[in-house]
Amino acid sequence: MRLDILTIFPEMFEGPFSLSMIKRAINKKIVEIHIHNIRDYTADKHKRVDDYAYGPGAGMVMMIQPIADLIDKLKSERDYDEIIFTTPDGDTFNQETANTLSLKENIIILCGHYKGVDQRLRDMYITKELSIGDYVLTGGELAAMVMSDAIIRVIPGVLSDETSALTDSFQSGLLSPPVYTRPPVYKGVAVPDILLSGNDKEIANWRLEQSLEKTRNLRPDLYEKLP
Ligand code: 6GU
Repeated sequence: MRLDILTIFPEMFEGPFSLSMIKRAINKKIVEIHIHNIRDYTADKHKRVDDYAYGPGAGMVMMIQPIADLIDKLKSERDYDEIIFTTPDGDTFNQETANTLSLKENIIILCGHYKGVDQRLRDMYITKELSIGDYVLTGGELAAMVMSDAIIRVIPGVLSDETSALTDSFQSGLLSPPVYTRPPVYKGVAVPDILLSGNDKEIANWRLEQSLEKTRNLRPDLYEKLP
């Protein structure tokens, strides 16, 4: 997969994408991430990428020109499956969105800012508008990182244990069961006996029961939807 991220804050991506699982995916050449600075494409002599909104009221709007030029350049180099715009008024990103997008070859993510981007850019270029929840962030960068992380980790080969993405909370519509590691007793609190029993079948049953119980208690909305 190739991910092209369009942002006015490219430095923000240096941390998350150079550590842990994402770094692994990049090193294994499962994913290629290209961060583009929108400001590099402005034709404005003062290097501006935003301007005052038409009409009364405060607020800056991202200009169409630099972003359109950048997207045109990328599109001339390859076909894109999706051109995503991060915005609090988009469809809510969830595990199903991550799974679907993980099957794509080339994706652009445009990080939104200020009061938004010129509507003509949304109309002419964007194929999908996504939000990560009902709250407002200062910019779309964190949302783009969240989405990229969720998308990349479900691509086969990214996780060391291939089955672990499939047993995640949400993949099955169930929350994950509790897990334990050494020591068997900590300050008088013991690991459930069943986990030390060596009986894999019984343990699998216990985990499913725990998942069901946890989902029913913590996420009755998910529990209702179980088949
Ligand atoms: Cl995608 N962008 C911004 N600015 N705020 C958000 C968001 C996106 N998703 C939730 N809040």
